[in-house]
Amino acid sequence: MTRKALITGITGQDGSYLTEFLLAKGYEVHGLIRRASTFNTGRLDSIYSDPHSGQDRLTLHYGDLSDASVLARLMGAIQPDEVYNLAAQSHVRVSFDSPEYTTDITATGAVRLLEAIRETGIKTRFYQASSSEMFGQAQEVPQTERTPFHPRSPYGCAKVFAYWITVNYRESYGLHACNGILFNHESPRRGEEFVTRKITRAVAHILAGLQTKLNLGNLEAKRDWGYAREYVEAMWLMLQQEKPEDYVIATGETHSIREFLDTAFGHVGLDWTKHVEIDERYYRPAEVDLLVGDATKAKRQLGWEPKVKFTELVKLMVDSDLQLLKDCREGRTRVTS
Ligand code: NAP
Ligand code: F7E
Repeated sequence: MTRKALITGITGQDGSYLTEFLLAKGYEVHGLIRRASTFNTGRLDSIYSDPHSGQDRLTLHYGDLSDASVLARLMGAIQPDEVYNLAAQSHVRVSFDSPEYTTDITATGAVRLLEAIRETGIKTRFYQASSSEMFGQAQEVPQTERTPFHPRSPYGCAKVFAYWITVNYRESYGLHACNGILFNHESPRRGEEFVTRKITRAVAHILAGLQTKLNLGNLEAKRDWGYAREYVEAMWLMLQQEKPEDYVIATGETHSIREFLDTAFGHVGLDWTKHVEIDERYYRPAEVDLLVGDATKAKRQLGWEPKVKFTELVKLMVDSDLQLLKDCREGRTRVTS
């Protein structure tokens, strides 16, 4: 029997890679999308432009994590074997401007989905997109599944709630529910307002003479950056285990924004100090200074480990943005890999 998956956040970076991954495994994939005034399924172009991608097994449904009735209706109609909750207001800086909305979608959205599963009584497995932002002001280095949480933003607080409500439904109702505690993961499909993509896109524009300055905030923060395409496999692996558990997914390396700038600008022979200007607007009221994960448990129990590390990741993102700009200027449309 064809296995069915429901993905919230299917139009996002991770949602698009997970969809490709599941279609390649033969799944029937259902995705929740929001109605928008502009086209918002661009990250799924790789699927729609490839007749061999399994696109006939992909169905998109309008809905929103704020709308419980849609979630229950879809759950009953689709009866998915696996549910991946990837939808969120996922931008940390924005969460300080919009804390209530962030809580409604990123925290309460998770319980709405869990309730939809409980109410319909379907036997499904549930993945919650938890985040290293929950560690915030990290209590130990590196961070593991046992490290206490100390979130530093409304986003981090919302993710802590979603983490615990997932554990609670596992313990209360015997639901096969897992938290993937994913550290930062990036790709050519990363949103342009996150620091990595903002930098790699600027490198392409500066090299082409379309931009001279790049405004950034805190350059000292350190992150454990991995490659999103590899991280979605870990999500799937968690749901294939007999016993539901929570896992840290990370590379085990940490680098500052400054090092990212060195590598990205250095890759094309540019000196970032000539282009970067510090802009207070990009600072956060409270910062997460240092994140680095220990994914030993995932390696031991899931057999998962990252292959693409920092330098390769930065270069592949810069190369992709260079190509994207070239294609755009030459009037070609391109599918981002
Ligand atoms: P992303 O690119 O920002 O995608 C977020 C997705 O959520 C988009 O599809 C978005 O739809 C959808 N969404 C937002 N608000 C919604 C709402 N009210 N109802 C339904 N859908 C809504 O995020 P990502 O990088 O792929 O991350 C996926 C998940 O993992 C998120 O929950 C994020 O918080 C979490 N996470 C990410 C990282 C990371 O480094 N990337 C690390 C740890 C955890 P639109 O396209 O319509 O905006
Ligand atoms: O910031 C600093 C900023 O917005 C990284 C989300 O996917 O990963 C992501 O959250 C660092 C921070 O990612 C700019 O202050 C400097 O220290 O790229 P970011 P994030 O906040 O780590 C986690 C794991 C998630 O779960 C989230 O959903 O970079 N920084 N200058 C800047 N950041 C941004 N965005 N823009 C700047 O101009």
